[in-house]
Amino acid sequence: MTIRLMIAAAAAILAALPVYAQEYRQGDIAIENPWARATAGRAANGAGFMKLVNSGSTDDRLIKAETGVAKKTELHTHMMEGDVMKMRPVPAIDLPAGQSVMLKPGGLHVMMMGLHDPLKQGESFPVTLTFEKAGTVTVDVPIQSVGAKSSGHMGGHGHMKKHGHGDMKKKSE
Ligand SMILES: [Cu+2]
Repeated sequence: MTIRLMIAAAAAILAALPVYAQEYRQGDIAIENPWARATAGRAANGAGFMKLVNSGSTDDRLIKAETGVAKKTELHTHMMEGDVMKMRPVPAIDLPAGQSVMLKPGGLHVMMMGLHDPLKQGESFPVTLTFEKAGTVTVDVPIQSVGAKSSGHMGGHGHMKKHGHGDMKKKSE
């Protein structure tokens, strides 16, 4: 990679980073850095991610996610079926007391099925989360690039390495 390409890549990454970390709180549950990946072309479905932290002394569960950007919103996980990774709806996401759970690409996620419009990088949309004990909270979910793998708050250098070439190639898809 030439210096010029590296600078371009770094600039693209910086432009995609939110200015500050977003954190929401509902009872004992913190919702950190929610984000969704932009959808390419006419993709029918999108996915949302976030970190959920249960700082309380009782277990809780995320039992529902709702948003107006899609016909249907489900909670999903990824599971191996034979040697194929498949998405599966789950009735709830367990949030054990004192622990944090990461919703991330390739793992647990909020699935938005039947998007009314493509998810465009730089925009955001509200998602309402319902926790069994903590109750209901609406968070604003910023849309990151199609190639994004994390919210950009996971730490400096590792983040840049993860993104480097992937983002640039995907632009031409
Ligand atoms: Cu899914």
